[in-house]
Amino acid sequence: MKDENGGNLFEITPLPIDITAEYNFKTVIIGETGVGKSSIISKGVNNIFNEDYKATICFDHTWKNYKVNNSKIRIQLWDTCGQEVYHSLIKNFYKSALCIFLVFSIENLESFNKLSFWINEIKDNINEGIIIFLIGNKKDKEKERKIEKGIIDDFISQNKIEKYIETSAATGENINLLFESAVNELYLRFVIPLINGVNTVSSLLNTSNSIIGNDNENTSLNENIILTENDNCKICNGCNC
Ligand SMILES: Nc1nc2c(ncn2[C@@H]2O[C@H](COP(=O)(O)OP(=O)(O)OP(=O)(O)O)[C@@H](O)[C@H]2O)c(=O)[nH]1
Ligand SMILES: [Mg+2]
Repeated sequence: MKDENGGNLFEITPLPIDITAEYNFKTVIIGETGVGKSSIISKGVNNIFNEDYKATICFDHTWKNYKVNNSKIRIQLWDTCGQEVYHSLIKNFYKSALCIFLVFSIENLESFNKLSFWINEIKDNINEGIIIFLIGNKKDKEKERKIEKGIIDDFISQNKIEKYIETSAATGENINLLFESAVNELYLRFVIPLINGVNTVSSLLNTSNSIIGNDNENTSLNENIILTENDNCKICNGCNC
């Protein structure tokens, strides 16, 4: 399989939701309200698209499992709410995330203009080496496109974004490709080194600095989060990743 840019991907097969994965990766999806974050996840995980808009309240959590070569990989998908009132809480979710999906809608100029805010948030709160996917969603609304591809290209090169993909949660276009590209990248950057005895994760997930916000915020959030514990996970060694 090849990605949009012609790069080679590993052989990646979706697995049932209830299997136990060996490698458990936390990913977080962020961006302005209404750009389609929840819809991307719903389409990618359950193949369901709902035209009705139901704003995410604070956050949601699901996951998807894959087989890559002989390894079983789970990507935990943390869905955040785009409403401004919750922005200060979202940085808590960057903790231990190895991949961030930053979404705008190609027909919503405001959501594109707000990307600088999100990029600054990301840069302030995560370590270099975390994978960032920029996603231009609502690709099916090409006729209503407000952000020309040249402007997106400029933004990508100015902000050194490695991965850009346009998706449609409505038609499903590039949704599987998006998740598989993320899994591919996680496997390449973290699993292969681990198989070879090198842990490239631990240095990235040193959360003793500003990544998790202040202690009070973190404590109150953790009390409300039911995390999936995965005793066999070789990434977190059984912690609440
Ligand atoms: N045409 C089209 N509509 C979409 C697409 N993705 C999402 N939508 C619609 O856009 C609206 C918002 O989608 P959501 O997935 O709820 O957006 P969100 O980013 O999760 O919003 P918040 O939870 O408020 O942050 C819904 O009415 C969806 O049906 C898409 O790819 N194409
Ligand atoms: Mg949502």
